[in-house]
Amino acid sequence: MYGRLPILKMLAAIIAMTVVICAVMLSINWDGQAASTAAPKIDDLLNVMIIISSFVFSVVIVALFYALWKFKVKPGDESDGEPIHGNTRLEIAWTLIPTIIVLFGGGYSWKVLDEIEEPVKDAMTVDVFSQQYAWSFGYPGKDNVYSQGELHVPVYRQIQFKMHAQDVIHSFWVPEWRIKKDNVPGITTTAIVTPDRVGTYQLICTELCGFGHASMRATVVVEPPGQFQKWVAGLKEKVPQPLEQSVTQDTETNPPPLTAGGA
Ligand SMILES: [Cu+2]
Repeated sequence: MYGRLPILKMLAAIIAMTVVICAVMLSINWDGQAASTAAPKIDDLLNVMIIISSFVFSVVIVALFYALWKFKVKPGDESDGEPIHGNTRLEIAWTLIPTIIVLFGGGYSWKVLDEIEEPVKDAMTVDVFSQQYAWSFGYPGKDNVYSQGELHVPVYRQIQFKMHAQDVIHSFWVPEWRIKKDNVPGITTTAIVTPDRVGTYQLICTELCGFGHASMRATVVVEPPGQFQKWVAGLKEKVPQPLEQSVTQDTETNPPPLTAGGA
């Protein structure tokens, strides 16, 4: 036997390492300014995950380096290692602990998602059209007016974005809102956001969609409701027919089977 592990010393090293990693990782502002009601909840979730990950990482690294140092082969030692087989208590522990951590992470994420996607009565619907390599927007509650490359929304109002990809998969991402949602051809996907900070942001395509992907962006303007109404009133164009067709044809859950369309 090699004797007992210096548990207390290892624990001290693990805690010290966790604290140092957390101090660095938590001080970095990963997603920039927060500009939606979902943002603080998502940031908290991310921070909790960073703390847990730092701890797990520290356990692994401390155990690894202790083993490297303690069980280093002595010069001239040609013998095999000890034949060790099975340690039921250890195996139960390393199955149970990760299971608990993963279930906790899953449960916590579920709760956050539930809270940030809670629909409210006066939500406004905005249709989002994505195609290689541009974004455009329809306002079904406002006479179905249409805007290209520029999305305006009123502040403090829940927006339900209904996504309609026209060709390949794109993904809707406004970092300050912390929301990402894939746009999938044939399916209406929904992102729910309540912007809570007036300002100008960028909508970024975050799914590699072809040659022009990197430049597939749009301007997002969050403004007071009065200003938003004025902007909408100035829009003359209506959503073009082919795009409107995707709104009525896309299904909310699953695309129709290929044979249904005669393909
Ligand atoms: Cu893209």
